[in-house]
Amino acid sequence: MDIKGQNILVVGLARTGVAVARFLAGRGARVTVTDLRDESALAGSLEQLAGVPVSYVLGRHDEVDFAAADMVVVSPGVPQESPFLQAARRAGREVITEIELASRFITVPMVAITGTNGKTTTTTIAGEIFTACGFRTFVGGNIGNPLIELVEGDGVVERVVVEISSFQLEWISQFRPKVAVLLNITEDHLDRYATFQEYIDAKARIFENQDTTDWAVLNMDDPIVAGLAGRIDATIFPMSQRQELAEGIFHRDGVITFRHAGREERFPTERFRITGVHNTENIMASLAAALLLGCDPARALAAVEEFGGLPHRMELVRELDGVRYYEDSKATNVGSVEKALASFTDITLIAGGKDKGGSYAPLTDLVRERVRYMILIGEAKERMAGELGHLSDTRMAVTLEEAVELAARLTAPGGVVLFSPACSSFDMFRDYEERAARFRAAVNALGQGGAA
Ligand code: UMA
Ligand code: ADP
Repeated sequence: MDIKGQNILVVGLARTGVAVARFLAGRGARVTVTDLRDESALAGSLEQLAGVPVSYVLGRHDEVDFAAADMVVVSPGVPQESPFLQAARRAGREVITEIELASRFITVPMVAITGTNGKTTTTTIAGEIFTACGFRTFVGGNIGNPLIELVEGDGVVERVVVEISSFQLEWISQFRPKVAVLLNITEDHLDRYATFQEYIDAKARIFENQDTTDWAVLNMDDPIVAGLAGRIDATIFPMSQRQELAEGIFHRDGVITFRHAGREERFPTERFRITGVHNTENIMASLAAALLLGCDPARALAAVEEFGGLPHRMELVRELDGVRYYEDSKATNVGSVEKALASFTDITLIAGGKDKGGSYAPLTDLVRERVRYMILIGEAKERMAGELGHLSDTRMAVTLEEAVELAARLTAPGGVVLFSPACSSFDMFRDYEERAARFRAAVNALGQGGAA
C-alpha cells in the first residue's frame, strides 16, 4: 500500500490518532489531524507530535476536510454515525479504522481476540505463551497500545496478538487475522449501538475476511457465539467446558484437552494461579490460538501456570475484621458482574456508575441468592435500584468512599465486599483505573479513625 503523497485525514487525536499521524507522516503522506476537542485539551497529544509535519483542525471538524481526503482514518472512539464520516463516505472517500490500516502492513500470523469480556486477560496470556515459546511477539490493540505502533517500529516480529473491540471492527475492509477468537457476547455498549444485534454484527466482522485456511476459535458454551458459526468461512475450532470435543479444546475434571488433526495435548489446571470458569475460558482460548500457530505445549503450560492475573479484575484488596474486600473496577458490564457474583456468597455489592443502556435483569438470580446488601452509586443507581433493588437490602451512596464505609458497617465477619460496578466510570472518575484507586484507598483507610 503506497501512501506517499496521499492526502490523509486522521480523526481523533488521543492514543490512536497520535500513533496513526506519526506513522503516516513518516511514510510521506500529507496528514491533517482533526479532533472535536481543542488545543488545550489536547496538549499532551500535541506534545507527542511536536516536530512531526501534520496540519491541525482542532476544536471542530470541517466537512470539507472529509470530502477532500484521499483516505480517512478514524479512532475507535468516533461513532460510526458521525455525520462527518457519513459525508466522507457519500463523497466516495475511503474511511478506515486504525487496525485496518495497520493490518495492511502486517505479514506475520496474527491472532485477534474479541468478546464482551476477557479480551485483555486472554490477549495477555496468549502474548505470554507465544513469547515463552520463543516467538518475538507484539501484543497490542484495544489493550492500550495501537496496532499501528508495530508497523511503525523496525523490530522483527514473528507473531502478533491483538485485542479487538467492536468499535475497531466498524470500519474494516480487509482486516484478516489468521486466528480470530470470540470469547462471549453479552449486552454492552448500548449507549453506542441502537440495538444488541448491531453490537453482535460489529463483533462478527472479525471473521468477515477469513477463509478456510484461517481459524475461528469459538466458545460454543455461549449461545450467541455458537449461533454465529454458520456464517463464518474460516475453519471453526470450537471450545467448551460443557462437552467433550473430537476436534477443538475442552475442559473436564481439572484437565483442558486440545485435540487437533489426530493429536491430543492435555493441560492440568491444578497449578493455575487464576481461577473461575471465566478464566478457564480465557486460558482455553489462549492455548487454542497458540497451539494452532505452532507453540510447544509444555512451554505453553508453563507460561499459563506462571500468569498471576491482571489488576482490577476481581482483585483481593484487603481482609479486615473477617471481611474480604474485592476490587473489580474493570467489570463495566453485566456479563462480567455475573462472573464476579458467581464466585462468592454472602456479598455486599457496591455497583453503579455511568449507565450503558443495557438491562440489569440477567443479575436477578445471582443477586437474590448471593447478595445480602447492595450499595448503589453513580448515574445508574436509580435504574439499577428499580430493576434489582427489591432482591436484597439496597442502599444508595453519593460517593464511592461513603459506599465503602457503609459496606464496612453492614458486612458481618465471613462476608465479602465486592466492588463490581456493571457500568463505566466516566460519570464520577477519569477512567476505571482511577475508580479502582479510589476504592482501594477507601478500603485501606478503613479502621483508621475516620471510617467505620
Ligand atoms: N473524537 C472526535 N470526534 C468524534 C468523537 C471523538 O474528534 O466524533 C475525538 C475525541 O475528542 C478524542 C478522540 O477522538 O480525542 C477519541 O479517541 P478514542 O476514544 O478512540 O481514544 P484512544 O486513546 O485512541 O483509545 C482507543 C480505544 N478507545 C475506545 O475505543 C473508546 C482504546 O480502548 C484503545 O486502547 C486505544 O484506542 C488503542 O487501540 C479503550 C476502551 O475503552 C481501552 N475501549 C472500549 C472497551 O474496552 O470497552 C471499546
Ligand atoms: P475485557 O478486555 O474484555 O474488558 P478483561 O480481561 O479486562 O476483559 O476483564 C474485564 C472484566 O470481565 C473483569 O471484571 C473480569 O473479572 C471479567 N472477565 C474476565 N474474563 C471473563 C470472561 N471470559 N467472561 C466474563 N467475564 C470475564
